[in-house]
Amino acid sequence: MSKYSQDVVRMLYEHQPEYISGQYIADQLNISRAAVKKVIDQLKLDGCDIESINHKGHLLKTLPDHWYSGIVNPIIEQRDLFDQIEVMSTVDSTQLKAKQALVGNHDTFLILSDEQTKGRGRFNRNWASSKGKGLWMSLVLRPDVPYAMIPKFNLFMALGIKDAIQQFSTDDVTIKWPNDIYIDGKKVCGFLTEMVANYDAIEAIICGIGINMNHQETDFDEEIRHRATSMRIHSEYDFNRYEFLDILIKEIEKRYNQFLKVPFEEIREEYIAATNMWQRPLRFTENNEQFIGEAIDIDHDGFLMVKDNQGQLRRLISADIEL
Ligand code: BT5
Repeated sequence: MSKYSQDVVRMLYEHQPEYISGQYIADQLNISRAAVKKVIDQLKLDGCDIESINHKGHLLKTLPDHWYSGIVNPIIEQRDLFDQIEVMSTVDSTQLKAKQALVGNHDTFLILSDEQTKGRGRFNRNWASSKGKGLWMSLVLRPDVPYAMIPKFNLFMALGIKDAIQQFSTDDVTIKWPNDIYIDGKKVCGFLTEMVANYDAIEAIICGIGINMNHQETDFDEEIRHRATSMRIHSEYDFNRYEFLDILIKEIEKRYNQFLKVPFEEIREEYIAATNMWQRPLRFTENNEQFIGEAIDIDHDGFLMVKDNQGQLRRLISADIEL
């Protein structure tokens, strides 16, 4: 990719729905019109939907399927959350990349990739992250909060992600405590929160978020097809990933600020109403122990209260739950 591609994409994006002339782009970047034409031709070959009309100029007709930093950066920079943004076309795992990148600096950042070849869920489970279909990203945040507040972070994030997906879905989007977002009984998003801490303080939270966006059912491997869904499956058209990213980051920022300011108690009712696991038997796995039980409440600290089939009350901070 030419070193000017991101600048050209950014200009086309900022001028949408207007055409901009090759001369204007050339002047801004201090390059020749022939060089601009070359960059635009290459972007078209990469799948960017640009219309070029003589004497009128160039128009970015639809936002592309690839993540271009030229478009991602202005979206993310509207918010105050991140010092750095890294946009990749492929990576083993944004979560691994984020962990490597946080060493030796105090920055906050976001890493986003079109594809992950080794996406990971909890307990090192596989996370399917096919190219161009979803949103695979990791956030590194540096909240100045005590260690004990970390379990609360997931609860606030879940509401932010759920609210963002709900704005694009006519079907109900719900939370499966503590890490999943569901539509119609299937998982549309999984996220996980890891942290780096020293004796008494948190150095960083690394939150990995995977959201299935434009998958058709056949895009999922058979192994997960019966329990995975995408936003597209619950809609009539493909989603523009940039529009969704914009809303998602806005909702995440809102919930992150709330996490820093208010106790879980203030969002508890909202969280319970958004959760999909009440009044039915569920299979729980906690520390290698399996049991059947019914979720009955989420307490003031965000723990899940479960009555197991022996009638015993259990208070869970995390578990694997089969709906
Ligand atoms: C999660 O784990 O749900 C957390 C997933 C986090 C993924 C993000 S993507 C960006 C960042 N970089 C990474 O490498 N990871 C994070 P868990 O609760 O363990 O769920 C994993 C299970 O979900 C798997 O064992 C499959 O059964 C199922 N699964 C795998 N890929 C899926 C997908 N794309 N959609 C729905 N379910 C999936």
